[in-house]
Amino acid sequence: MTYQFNVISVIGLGYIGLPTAAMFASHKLKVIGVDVNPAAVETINSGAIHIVEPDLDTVVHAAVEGGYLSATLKPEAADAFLIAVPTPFKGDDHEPDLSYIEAASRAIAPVLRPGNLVVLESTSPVGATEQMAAWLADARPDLSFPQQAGEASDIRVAHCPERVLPGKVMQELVLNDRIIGGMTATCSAMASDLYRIFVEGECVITNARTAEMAKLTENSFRDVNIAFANELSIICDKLAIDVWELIALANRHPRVSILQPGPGVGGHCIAVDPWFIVSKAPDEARLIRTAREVNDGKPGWVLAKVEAAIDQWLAEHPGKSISDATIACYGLAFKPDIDDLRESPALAIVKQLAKAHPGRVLAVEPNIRSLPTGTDGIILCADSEARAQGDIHILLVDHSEFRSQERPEGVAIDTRNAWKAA
Ligand code: SAJ
Repeated sequence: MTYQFNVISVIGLGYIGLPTAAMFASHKLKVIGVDVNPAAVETINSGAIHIVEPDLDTVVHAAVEGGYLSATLKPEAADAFLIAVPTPFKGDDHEPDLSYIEAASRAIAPVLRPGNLVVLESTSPVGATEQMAAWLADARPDLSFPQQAGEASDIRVAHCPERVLPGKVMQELVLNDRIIGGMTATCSAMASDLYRIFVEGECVITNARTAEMAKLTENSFRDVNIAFANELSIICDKLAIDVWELIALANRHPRVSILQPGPGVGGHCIAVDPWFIVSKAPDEARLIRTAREVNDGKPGWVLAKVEAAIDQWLAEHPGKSISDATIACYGLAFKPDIDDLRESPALAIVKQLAKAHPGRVLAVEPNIRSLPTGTDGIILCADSEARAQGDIHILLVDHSEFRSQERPEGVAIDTRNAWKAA
């Protein structure tokens, strides 16, 4: 049998929830988006968007105009509920924080009806989907859930992790294969029918725990591989070898494909998700933990290189003091060609410089117009000004704008190998 969906509700209208809601709405389904942020709800209902993602604005605008997508603060009845809320970690132990999933579960529980499907899309530690089903069952003792009634449950529950790349969300949502992890076969069949509305990739069925682990595995794989590149860059620096040349040479081997080093790993996924594996298997996840530590240590290594660069500049400019040195930083986002500064190692480095350096700290970030709060001391300026006024130049993000530039004269550190040799 094929399951039919007339109304779909998406809880959490952020970087994943809003594109997903818009995608269903563009297939002419009625979509109710729910978010706790009144400003986001208002913006979406006016046909605009509150985040930056290529092509999302036109799809949301058309969906709202056509009457298929609306946003609200309070959940309403629907056939399927997709939960796409944040799952950060808390404290120094990096314990997963499931409070947003719990809040979303408790918010939708009152409007659940027999036959509904609830999908957890948020990247989650193993066991989170079962935990969500337990919260729902606790709030609705009149309904049966897969952990109680198996295939015959009133409510179907699945984990279908999002796996799209920021900047390419609208293409990858459609083209990527989708992992469907139902708590029962019926849950998987129903979730698969839901995603097939817009997914052109394959919907691959597994169970909820494997689906949770698959998503964490993908991001940990990338984190471990970036850590390898970052460790190589530190080793090569010590041994006076150009790491970029080294990696290019090694990658000529048919079975070697090393990623690129940088100032650290940012974003809300790769720097977070491996900790969810570590938290569930702390004694076993040794490589995964070490990779996180290597990548988290990279901004500190870059800062030490900047200190050495300042010493070099002072030695080359007798009579000048440290407060005379202007540091120019190129790039603040967490990766190239986006405006997203959250969990950005580049921003963390520049903030630390602004705090510790007695001279001026300039920052060039072509993708933003103003700096967020908490960035006191950083002077946002154009590339040409930074080049003209900087004494020590540090490239932190390989935005396209920088790739076409020559390495500035004077003391320069290029953490991404983006500048062309002067
Ligand atoms: N980075 C490097 N060197 C590299 C590649 C990346 O230093 O060679 C850095 C980037 O600069 C950035 C960080 O890693 O700071 C993460 O960037 P990314 O482009 O690797 O990944 P994200 O965080 O934008 O998106 C990832 C994707 N996961 C994988 O590629 C396995 C995406 O498919 C996921 O959906 C997303 O995480 C998520 O939401 O989990």
